[in-house]
Amino acid sequence: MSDDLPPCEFYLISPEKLDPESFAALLEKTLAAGSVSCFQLRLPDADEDEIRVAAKTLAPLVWKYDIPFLLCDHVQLTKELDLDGVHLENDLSAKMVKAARKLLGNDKSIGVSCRNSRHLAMELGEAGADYVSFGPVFMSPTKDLPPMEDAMEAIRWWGRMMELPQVAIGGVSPENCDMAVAAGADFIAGISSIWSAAEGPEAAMKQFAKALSEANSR
Ligand code: TZP
Repeated sequence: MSDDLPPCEFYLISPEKLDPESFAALLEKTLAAGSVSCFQLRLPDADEDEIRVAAKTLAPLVWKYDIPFLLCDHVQLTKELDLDGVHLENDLSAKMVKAARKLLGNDKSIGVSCRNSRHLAMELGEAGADYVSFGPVFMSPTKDLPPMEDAMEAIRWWGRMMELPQVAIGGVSPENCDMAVAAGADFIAGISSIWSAAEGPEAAMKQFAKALSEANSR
């Protein structure tokens, strides 16, 4: 690991669609294969009942590995199921972050998607978010948004100026993660590089863990 940067960690996000029962077995193998520091259930097209079932099935499994379980965008469900936190992705404002904090209390984590806006990241950090995420930092097969033009510069800038941890997301792979690590990302988050990998999630996770460990030691 370089002297002045703490190691960058891997933040695993679920596929956008899943069947909880069959996905549980795949998730278990994937978590066993690599060093995941955080898991987020993100099912943008599912309704609340489906998300509740998925979270109830998957959270105990994730907790077995001592990994925090965050839910995307459903603050009430996060509270109801006593999950570890919420990641707010859509229609973000300082007001939403404050409302989530009020409901969840200080023991739960709140993350925020800031796309390419350092200004929004500062505002939401000020409002009480525990981490910010920037992206897509590279071309993402999952998110229909162009990559940030100044992604690595934004990550470097945030690391220099702000204490709050930052996540680099969007098109991050074993091949390019070294760039985000060198820029100072605290976490890199991935969806398709794991779940859509030709070699399968378990092998992809091992490959990612190796690439990340190498990038961290440079
Ligand atoms: N937010 C910014 S990019 C993105 C999200 C949820 C998608 C990340 O998916 P992938 O497949 O790792 O590019």
